[in-house]
Amino acid sequence: MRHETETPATLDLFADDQPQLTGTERIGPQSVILRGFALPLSESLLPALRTVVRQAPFRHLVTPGGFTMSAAMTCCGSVGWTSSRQGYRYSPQDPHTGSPWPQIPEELVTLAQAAAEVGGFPGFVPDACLINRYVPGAKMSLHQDKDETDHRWPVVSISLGIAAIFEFGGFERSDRPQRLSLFHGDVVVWGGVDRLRFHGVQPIRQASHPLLGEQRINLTLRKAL
Ligand code: MD3
Ligand code: FE
Repeated sequence: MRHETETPATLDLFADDQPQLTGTERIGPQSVILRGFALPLSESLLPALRTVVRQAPFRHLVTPGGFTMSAAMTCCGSVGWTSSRQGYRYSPQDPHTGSPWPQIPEELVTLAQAAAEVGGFPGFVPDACLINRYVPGAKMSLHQDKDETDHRWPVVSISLGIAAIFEFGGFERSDRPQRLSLFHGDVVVWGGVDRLRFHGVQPIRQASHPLLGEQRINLTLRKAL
């Protein structure tokens, strides 16, 4: 029998930085974290991501209110999410290049479909993938994702690189959020009644990941149209 007192305090100090490698954690009535679900794919995911980013480079969007987002962003899919002084919208062209967004890598679609099915959303066919890149200090303030047409479909998110503390709130900005650590390879399915909950990312702490260096990449697969 193990006792709590047997855990050395020196290990405990850094418990937050230790990824939970596998397993399913329910974090809301219709949201689950699939720990390490993307790990078997990380070999093929990173080259696929590089191909996307060559065609549609990361950029810092400016909110309609005139603030520059600290996370850099790009997209792939038949539409991509963009922001300007005019507002937020999904658009078939990348305003930065004037060209259509690159296709969503096939293995990413397959992974998102499999995760959605585990999360209770069979038949999910994403048409947009938002890609956020955080360097230490970058964050995302509490917000709702409301620009998609049909909120009955979930959002599937994939975390890569250094860890993040994710804030999962309620239906009002003022609802106190629960805090969850997300690690390299974690996949989260957010759907149903949880789909319009406020959420955000706390400023990323300085760290280095063996594959990605000093950055966190988050992919969100959505059905926008
Ligand atoms: C919960 N991205 O791109 S992903 C975003 O880590 C965004 O880059 C964060 O929020 C990131 O919009 C969080 C997790 C996420 C995405 C969409 C959600 C959680 C969600 C929609 C509804 C509820
Ligand atoms: Fe969001």
